[in-house]
Amino acid sequence: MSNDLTATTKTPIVTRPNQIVTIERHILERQTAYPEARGDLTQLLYDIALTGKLIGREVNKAGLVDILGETGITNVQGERVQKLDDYANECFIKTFDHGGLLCVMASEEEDEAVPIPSRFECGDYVLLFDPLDGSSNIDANVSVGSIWSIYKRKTASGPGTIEDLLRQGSEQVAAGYIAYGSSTMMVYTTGTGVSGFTLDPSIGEFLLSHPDIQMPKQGSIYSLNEGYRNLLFDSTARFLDYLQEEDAETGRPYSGRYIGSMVADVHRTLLYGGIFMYPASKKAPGGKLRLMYEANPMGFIMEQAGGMASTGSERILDVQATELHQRVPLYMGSEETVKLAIEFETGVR
Ligand code: P6P
Repeated sequence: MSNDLTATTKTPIVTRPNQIVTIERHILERQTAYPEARGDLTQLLYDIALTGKLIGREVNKAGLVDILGETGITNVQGERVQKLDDYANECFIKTFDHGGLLCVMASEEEDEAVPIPSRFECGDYVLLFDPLDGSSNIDANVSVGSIWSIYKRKTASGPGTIEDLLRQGSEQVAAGYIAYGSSTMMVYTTGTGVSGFTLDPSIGEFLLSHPDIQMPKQGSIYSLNEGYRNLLFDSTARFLDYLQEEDAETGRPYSGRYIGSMVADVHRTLLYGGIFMYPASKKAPGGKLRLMYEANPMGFIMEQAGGMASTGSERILDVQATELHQRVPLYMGSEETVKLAIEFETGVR
């Protein structure tokens, strides 16, 4: 780590194997690579970790406290909102609306952009998030997660606008997720690799457990909802057939794994390789998953870990958003497998 504060090049961060590194220390170390940094992004990432601890506490005791069941509200996606969804959404908004670091927010649970209340200062960053993705699985104790994405603002100053929110994923400065599963894990990137932290609830600290995650170039797991197989377009059905054919040379057939909770399916893909996909289909012609707070943050993570993220014909991070809640077909995972998907989806195969 450079002590030369005049250094203008990025100082390579050395990963320490088997050392005790808190997420706060890890975040701060990456800030030192940017001598001009004021610490605003560092504080935002600290607050993401805090939000994850607050939400994880409730998710992990959901079976014990009467907060299961539904609010009777439906969100902008037309999905029934579970009480934990509401709680998670409020956690994000109440953590980030007063810190003076954001100029605007957007949530999967909110139809419109979430403004910074006029009584608080506006800052230079933009936060988009899915506060509790996969929440329909909560009652079955299936892993769920929070997904988040941070940009520098585009407008010069004052309250942020939709122009600050509708971006290309390649402009993200940080992104990641918190997985509420057998343990609570936070995985994030600021563009210099991907690292994972596991919460030690006894001390309330996220500790470095997965330094510098590198996704296998080739995997042997495919993940999609095969219940819709008869609704897949022909190109996708042929890709699926290919993955399921015997071929020892190419390591096929692949194993099928599908949890139906994006954070869980993506996290497994990140660590084991293979492909997670939610393709366009006759049921969902534009795909189901949302560009701004699902595909983009997960796509940033995938690329930073050496993987790929595509719509089937275009790099996810190159898609220019036109609507806040727009959906996008999605193939992400090991480079070789995503490239195969693209060959099928673009007619090369
Ligand atoms: P399907 C959960 O509702 C979610 O938004 C993602 O977490 C998950 O990947 C997907 O939808 C599952 O959708 O149609 O397979 O139930």
